[in-house]
Amino acid sequence: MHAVTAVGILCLIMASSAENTKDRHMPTVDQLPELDDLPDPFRMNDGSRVASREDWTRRRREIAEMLAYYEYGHVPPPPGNLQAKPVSSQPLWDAKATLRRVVLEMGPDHRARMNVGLFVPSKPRGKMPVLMAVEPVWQEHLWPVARLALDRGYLFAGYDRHDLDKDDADRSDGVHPLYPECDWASLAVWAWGAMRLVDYLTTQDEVDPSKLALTGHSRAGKTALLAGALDERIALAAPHCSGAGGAGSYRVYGSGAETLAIITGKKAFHYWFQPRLRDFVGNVDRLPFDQHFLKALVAPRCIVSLEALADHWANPLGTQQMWRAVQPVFDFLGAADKNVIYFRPGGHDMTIEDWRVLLDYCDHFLLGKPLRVRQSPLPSPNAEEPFRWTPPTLR
Ligand code: GTR
Repeated sequence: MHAVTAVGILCLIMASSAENTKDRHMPTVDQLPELDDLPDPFRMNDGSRVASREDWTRRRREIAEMLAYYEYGHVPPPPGNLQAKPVSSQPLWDAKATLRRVVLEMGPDHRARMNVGLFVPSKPRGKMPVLMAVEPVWQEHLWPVARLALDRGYLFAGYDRHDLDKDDADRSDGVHPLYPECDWASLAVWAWGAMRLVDYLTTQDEVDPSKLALTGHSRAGKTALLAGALDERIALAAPHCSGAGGAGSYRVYGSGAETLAIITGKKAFHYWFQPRLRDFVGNVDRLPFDQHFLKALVAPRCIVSLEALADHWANPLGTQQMWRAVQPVFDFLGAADKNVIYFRPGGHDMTIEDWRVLLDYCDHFLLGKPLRVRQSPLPSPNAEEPFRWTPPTLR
């Protein structure tokens, strides 16, 4: 076990690209061109266009770095010293299942602490798929979901993101003092927590590490999508009503949608984001990415974007257009069917029916079962395609 010291720690967006954040420079808003189209995910920073799988690997790194620099901040590498301290083991439902609770202790001097819960059936069927949520799943209001997941053959797991960073602008608590070199904002901290949940789960005998799905609702949905983008161990990322900073666009808005200007406002949620994102207020056409870039990092793994037609604040139109704009990346990577969007009627909440639909998708994509979900309507089926570029043909 190696000790990680707080001083001089390297922050990175993915384990393969360590760099000190202080040394990084990317163009400022006024140095960036104004774009009249959604940015092209296949256009490399040097102006050339992706033409091979190898090019995409390089482009993927560029995109990850761009999103870290301008939008979410850089996360530290996996701590490598994670210890799981047992908290409790509670039999449930006539001892048909157990709720295991542990605290993960990790990072500099093991001072980063995060509560985790895992529901396991008493008779696990070999190595099982896991439905993970950016939620403290041990809380009783989530037990019906746990029961549903277990009945459907999944383990159910989650964590308390607020153990790492409370949902406020204070950077003097949680993990921030442990990683003084890291410019990560709250969504990145919370996503890093999801990755540590994966670290833990992959040490558990009952877990099939190739069948991990991660979901979350709203701000937890933004977190789930970001974690899915950063961590290739997550086979399926399912942001639910995630909106701005998640699966919703910063450029294309339906009426009543939360905008980049609103969400990064001083009285709103600026601390969820790297402060540079706020520089694009009034200059959104200069943003060198939109959220289809975040989704592109998940490809060719699976995204199931779960949405609600009347959740206007979460921007159904802009979310639909991001789904369309990332499809060429899934096509290019030979995963055309893995870019899913599902709109149900209704507003901003995650109902048991939503969890059921998600499990239907998990059954299909993780377990190879026929897809049970019916085709859902789009909020704006006649909206014009928001881009003019096409996927490159493979060399
Ligand atoms: C809203 C916020 C949204 C969304 C939501 C939630 O107030 O503006 O972006 O994250 O909270 O998390 O419920």
